[in-house]
Amino acid sequence: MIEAIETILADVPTIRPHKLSVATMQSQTLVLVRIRCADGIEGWGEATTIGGLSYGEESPESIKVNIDTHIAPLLVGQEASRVAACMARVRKTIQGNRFAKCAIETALMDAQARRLGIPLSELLGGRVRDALPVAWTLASGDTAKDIAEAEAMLEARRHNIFKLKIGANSVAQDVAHVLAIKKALGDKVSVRVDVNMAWSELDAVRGIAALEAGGVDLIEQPVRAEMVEAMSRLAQRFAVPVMADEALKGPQDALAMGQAAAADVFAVKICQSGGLVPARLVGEVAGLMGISLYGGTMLEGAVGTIASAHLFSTFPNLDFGTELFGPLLLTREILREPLAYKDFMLQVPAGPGLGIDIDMHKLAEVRRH
Ligand code: MUC
Ligand code: MG
Repeated sequence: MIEAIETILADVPTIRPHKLSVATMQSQTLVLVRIRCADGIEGWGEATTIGGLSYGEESPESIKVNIDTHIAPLLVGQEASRVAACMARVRKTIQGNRFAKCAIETALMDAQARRLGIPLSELLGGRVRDALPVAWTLASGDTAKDIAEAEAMLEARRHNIFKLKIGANSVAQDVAHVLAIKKALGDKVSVRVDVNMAWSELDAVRGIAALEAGGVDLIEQPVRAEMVEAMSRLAQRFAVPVMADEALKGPQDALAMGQAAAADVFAVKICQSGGLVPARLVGEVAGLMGISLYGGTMLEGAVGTIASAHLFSTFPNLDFGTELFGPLLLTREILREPLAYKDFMLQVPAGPGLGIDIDMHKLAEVRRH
């Protein structure tokens, strides 16, 4: 039986300003959910967004208040081991709030997988790999600094896939920035861009043509999420793969995007999809339609990152790897043992549930009071 649901806000400074077209982040707010069950088992989940309300329509504070006020009372007293029934109850009553639902579903599934003594990946259908390639996002806002950062990552064998955040400057400036980085790093690395919806279709036609000619490997969400037809025209027009991110808010969008041939690749995000199970469905729709997958991040801390890793480890068509670097952008650790990043990969834990241990003392130092 579910005894208590606690939501914790934690503010953690980033290692450097992280500049996206929608926000410049100096810190990240983690929303952690802890579910305690009558059998002594507890589960953890996380719902993290980017830049308050700059990226999505849920903020860390709204996620906390909506869980505390509306979602937790629906669940306390329910049978914890019946995760699907618990989530059906939540989804029937609560509109929207996909991020909040994701944190709850993750915590329930973590607890259930611990109860069964199996890794979360096995509750999600079973892993097909034990480690995931991890891209790093270069977003310092300065071309020379980005190049130095990428070279340090290569040297440390931590990342050889780099995603560049563009769209805040003119198309010409952005293209010059990306191509300077691609030229400096050469063919041994994959360079990709995320426009975070900043371009018009005409900007995109000009920008993508130049980026494709310069050897960029992947173009993420060039135009606004609702511009499905424009995405479809861009995907048909260019050989370089076009990836949907903000356009995918769950399985229904995945189906619509697939039917419109509006993306070559889907970026799957567990919170944006509304939880681990809907995110798995996004992956399954892609698989059925011959669309490639990429494991996306909302720059979650360790809990959301490793929950995502368990799911992504089950995707056979994870052709573009992942960007599960969130904890590496943060200055503070909340786990007893940090996540294992090595040889350009993140290891998916083998222990029960999420396979991580929260250090309550470390968490106490960053939690909001
Ligand atoms: C996004 O739009 O994909 C992922 C990596 C990063 O730096 O920002 C996020 C959000
Ligand atoms: Mg994106």
